[in-house]
Amino acid sequence: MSAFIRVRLWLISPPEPSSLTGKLPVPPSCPCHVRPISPGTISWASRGAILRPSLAERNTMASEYKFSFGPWNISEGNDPFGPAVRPTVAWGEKLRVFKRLGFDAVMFHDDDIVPDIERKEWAQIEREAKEMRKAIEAEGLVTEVTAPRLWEDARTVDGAFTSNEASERKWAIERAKRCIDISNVMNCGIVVLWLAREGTYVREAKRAIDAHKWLLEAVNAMLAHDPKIRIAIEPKPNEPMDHAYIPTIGHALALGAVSNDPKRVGGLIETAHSLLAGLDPSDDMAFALAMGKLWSVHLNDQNGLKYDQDKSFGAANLRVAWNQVRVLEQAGYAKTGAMVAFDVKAMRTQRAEVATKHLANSRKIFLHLVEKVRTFDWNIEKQCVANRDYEELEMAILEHLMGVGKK
Ligand code: XUL
Ligand code: MN
Repeated sequence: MSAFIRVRLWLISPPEPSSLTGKLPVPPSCPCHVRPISPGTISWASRGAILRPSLAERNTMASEYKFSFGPWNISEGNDPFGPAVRPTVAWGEKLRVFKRLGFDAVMFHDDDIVPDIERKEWAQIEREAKEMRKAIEAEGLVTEVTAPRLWEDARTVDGAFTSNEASERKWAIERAKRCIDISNVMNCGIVVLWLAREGTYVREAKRAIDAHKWLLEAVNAMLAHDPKIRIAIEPKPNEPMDHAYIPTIGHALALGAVSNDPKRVGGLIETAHSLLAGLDPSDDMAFALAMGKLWSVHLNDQNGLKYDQDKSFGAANLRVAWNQVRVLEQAGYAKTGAMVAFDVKAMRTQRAEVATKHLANSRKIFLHLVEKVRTFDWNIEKQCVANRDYEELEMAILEHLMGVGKK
């Protein structure tokens, strides 16, 4: 490789994090590295043009990303107000969609892997999990994450780890441990905790101080159950609960920090959940990335503060989507080994034969945005930051996203 190409690649590739939990290197585009640029010293525009990667290079780089979705992301279209409008797609058929749409991995709930899990003994659960692993590996897929489905059982009507009933809390911890065992069979090292019913409809229904201590106990019990498993907490501020106990990534990482093994507790950030909390998803991601704690993302979109919409990535707010991709690129997220999952839902109006477009489109938009991030002339950012001319910066980004303006 010539020195010129090496320099070129260095300039267009995101920097590699020193380790998953270690310090992230400061990316070249980080404004804190910017020194004021005196006009006329360097022709930034022409340098940007020379450094622009070829299409082939860009395609190779974008393929660093690994993509995943879950079986629930191909659905029948039922909502709280109406029944299914599309036939159920058999698992075997869903499985073929993954590769056909360019996906690499599957995210599973424990009972996506072993249906009717509560009625089965471990020997049968293990057998079925092994069969599932074989089935996905035959398609060239791996398991990205597993998650205990703690919110559908009759015992968790009023919460799982934070139920007021000790026997129900105990059941939830046992179920989470079982999920870890299944995860190991699937050769998957990350269990996701979406804490669906850990919260209240009525503040006084629970003692929140106790509830948080119980959450910590549950996390510690999971860590103790397996010396290697990592737990990625997926925060969400509401729905199904009025107020959830771990509403943000800050809460999730604080819980991890006081656990018995902080390095094995991290986070998963879902775009819609951050937006529902009134936060910016890219800043939430940046926070977790700065701590070496972003172990997965659920990219999707959300049109304002309403029910959790799980719209296709970028469909409601392309600029917010761009910033998420930008921050992932700056951190060299793909090189950490973490994947990009799309937790997206097909619109109820979508006919069965085209009810996977939300997945294909989300992936496509993501890759287009990777390309947009990589072809943006970051010297404009440097110059605008140096001049504190953020109107100019914003316009440059909007024009770049629209494909108009200066070439
Ligand atoms: C809930 C949500 C879940 C988790 C997986 O809003 O996002 O789908 O991602 O259980
Ligand atoms: Mn999710």
